Amino acid sequence: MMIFDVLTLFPDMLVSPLQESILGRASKQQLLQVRLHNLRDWAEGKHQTTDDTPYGGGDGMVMKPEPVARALAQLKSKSPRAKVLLMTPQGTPFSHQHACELAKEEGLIFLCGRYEGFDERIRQTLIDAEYSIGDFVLTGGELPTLVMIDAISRFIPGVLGGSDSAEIDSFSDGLLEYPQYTRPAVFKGMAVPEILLSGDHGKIARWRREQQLVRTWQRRPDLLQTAPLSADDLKILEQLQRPVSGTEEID
Ligand code: 4GY
Repeated sequence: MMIFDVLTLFPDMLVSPLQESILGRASKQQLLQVRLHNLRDWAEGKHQTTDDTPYGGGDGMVMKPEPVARALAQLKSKSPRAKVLLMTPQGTPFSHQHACELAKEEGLIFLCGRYEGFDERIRQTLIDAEYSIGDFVLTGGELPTLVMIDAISRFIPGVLGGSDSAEIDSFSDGLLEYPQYTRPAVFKGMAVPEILLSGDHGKIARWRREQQLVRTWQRRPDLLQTAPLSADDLKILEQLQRPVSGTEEID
């Protein structure tokens, strides 16, 4: 069973997202366990202070190193092989590939920042990896932690319904997904593509692959640089780059 430890000043923020739907079911089935820890429990003094003003002046507060160091020492003593992860816009861009690899670990410890972040000496000594979930700034590391736990858990065997890896692998062909349809066959005057009603599974598979390639070319052309493409794929892409036949200029 995969164990996620989360160290945060706001453990309640994570409770309901982890109890609902697929992650809730996976917890009940003991495929994973999320243990929430309040950083304040390792703080000292009457006010159990976890932050302080920045050396050198400036706005905001910085998280004090001692409570984090004490908390991580205790969590690591219970999970000695767990990696400690920090979520920050300064981290490595988190990807499908990272989620897949982190799912093989037996334990992960997520450190959630608040305010202006941590004392730099925490990052230097106690953190194994830093990840970013995108180029924007949130109010804390709790939502990125939920995002990562969700993405990682999909790769834990048994968490997603079927035991075949097709649904897990939706991004591993390196392309965007093809469009999906369900009933009714006509919705607000828009018909489902006829080919999907044809029952010809070979044709449907080729159409879906083509849709994936078109979408990726239109929306995320950067992904085509790294996606593994067949000779047929390249032919389809070549046709896309050519002007639509019948609209060529005649000279
Ligand atoms: N974007 N990707 C992100 C973030 C909040 C202050 C440090 C992000 O991963 N994390 O915006 N985090 C900040 C809040 C402390 C983390």
